Amino acid sequence: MNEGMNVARVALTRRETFALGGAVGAASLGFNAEAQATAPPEELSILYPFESPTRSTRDLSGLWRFRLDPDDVGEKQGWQNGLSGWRTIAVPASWQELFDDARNYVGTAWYETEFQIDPAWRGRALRLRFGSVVYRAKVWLNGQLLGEHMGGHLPFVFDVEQAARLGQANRLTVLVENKLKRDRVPNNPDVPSWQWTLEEFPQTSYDFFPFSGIHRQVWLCALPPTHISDIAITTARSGTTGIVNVALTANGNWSGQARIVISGGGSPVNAVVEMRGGKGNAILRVPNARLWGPADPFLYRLAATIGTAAPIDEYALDFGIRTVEVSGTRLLLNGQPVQLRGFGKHEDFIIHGKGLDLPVLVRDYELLKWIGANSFRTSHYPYSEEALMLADREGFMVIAETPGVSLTFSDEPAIIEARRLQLRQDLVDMVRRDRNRACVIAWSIGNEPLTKPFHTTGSAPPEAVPRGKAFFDDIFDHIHALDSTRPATLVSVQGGPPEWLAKGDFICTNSYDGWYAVSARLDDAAQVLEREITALHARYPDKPLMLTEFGADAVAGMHDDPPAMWDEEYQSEMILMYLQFAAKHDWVIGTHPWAFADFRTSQSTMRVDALNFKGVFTRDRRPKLAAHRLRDMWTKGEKA
Ligand code: BDP
Repeated sequence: MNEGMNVARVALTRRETFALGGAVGAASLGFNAEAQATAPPEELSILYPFESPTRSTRDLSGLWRFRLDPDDVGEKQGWQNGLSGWRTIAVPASWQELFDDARNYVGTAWYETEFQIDPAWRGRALRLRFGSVVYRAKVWLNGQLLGEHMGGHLPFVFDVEQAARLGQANRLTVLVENKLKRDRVPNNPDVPSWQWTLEEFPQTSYDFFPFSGIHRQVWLCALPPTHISDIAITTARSGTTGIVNVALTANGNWSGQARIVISGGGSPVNAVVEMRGGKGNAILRVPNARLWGPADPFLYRLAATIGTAAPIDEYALDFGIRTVEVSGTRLLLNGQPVQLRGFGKHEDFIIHGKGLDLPVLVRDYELLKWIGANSFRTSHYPYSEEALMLADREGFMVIAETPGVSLTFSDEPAIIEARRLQLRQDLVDMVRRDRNRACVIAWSIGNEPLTKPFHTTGSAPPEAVPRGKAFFDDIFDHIHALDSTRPATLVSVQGGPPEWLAKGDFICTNSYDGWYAVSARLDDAAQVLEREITALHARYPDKPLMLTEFGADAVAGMHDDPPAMWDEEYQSEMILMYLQFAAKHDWVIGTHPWAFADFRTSQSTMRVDALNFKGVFTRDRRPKLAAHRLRDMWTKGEKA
């Protein structure tokens, strides 16, 4: 197969909706008319690469070769056929925290590794699965182009059967590029109109560092040629019985018998599914179901097998039985009102940047339990699959957010359309990846959209508000169509157009009275807060409201009395002020102080040491005063 054909085959597979839909896909993925005319092949499975008796997987993480390509000459010079002049990098990790000369670099870089493939894998479906590459990835195996992927934080898969060499060394090359551009999600302004007081380096439209690289594992997977390619589980209750609805998909339009077994509770519950054209459905009833929730995050195991006599493929995963719904101004889990207590977080840590860091993950959840939190938001992008698996196990209720942070609406329509297509594809991938997680109790389609970039001078065009409305109405329709079992929301910011929230199932807002507004005067700030949030509630009186962000920067170790901005006492007082507000209003369904821990951001006059200090824990996870105060309140079960 020649290189051109490979691009069409794989890229169409993963980006079919995106690419066929519009200019961005076609242009950036290098499609030609011929490629578009062929019928798109089947989607490749993005199921998490668990092993089973029929499946083998290998994590290719480790020490790879790495080279910056600031002039974008690598491809022309054939770096995909062997990288010279390289240094060693760790995968997964962000390159910026590793190399001083790449500290602020967001351009093109090359990765290369070599690995062997077991000759016993001949005849199996071979897949290469990337957990997250930020932002654009172009991938070659043995010099053969496999395809491209746009967008960070979500997995993508290539079929490598043609390019792989069994029983020999294989060279994997990945071009990674994270240029900050207007037509991406998140978008970045490239206009030279930054307000001089708000200049940042690197200049982003959002407040976290644009970490780049291969951020999660790269897996090589060997599946049976006919295999289970997707499983969608939804759960409901009828009295004490758990109703588990399972939709199974197999590749190649396979028809035959499948079996599903749910175990872990009392006696196992079985179903036989007749698959036709690759699809099959079953409804299983689990008597006396042990419902998933923060107090008892019980997980059942679902094992699916296809094949009548000998199993052709087996795949198993853990899942929880629970319901989640919005009822009036309440959020109900298993029919009972819940209050979300927790934080907005970041995937961010010293040296690793945004690279998957399992010890940090375990430590963070330990601290969330210590402080009495029951929830967090994956601000401002989808977190690792491991983060959600562990949240399932530990019983945290998660608001899962897209990478749509700080989207703006002052650009020309073609640019906004490019972002819409990217965000729609991100939603498809996020829902496919995470829909079986009990912990995901809501989707957030984005954080703090604005009519124009916050840091720029000038005003937004009058069309910005209606354009944003059409954009978010469409994205809400899309998420509701993809998943009707979870509420969806959009996280607004103080002063953001409220009409953009209209189709959300609950209202989320970030608010910084006492910090960015009404600075240093907490008594006055409390009144402004009361006025602003009750006004937002009055606009949507029939929907619950959640305070998704509020907080103050505090430099650990800085103290004063009376409290003053930047000291630990002030941060603590400001957070308590918001909790007191929440306690007064029964339509407030949750409070997530910003943020869980201090995190890296761009350099600017606003950020000492290029860190956002609003964490209640330091970047190395030591508690500030606010953490102790929150623990006092949350472990006593006070509404907050
Ligand atoms: C909010 C953003 C968050 C920022 C925070 C802040 O959602 O990403 O880090 O402000 O300024 O507006 O600390």
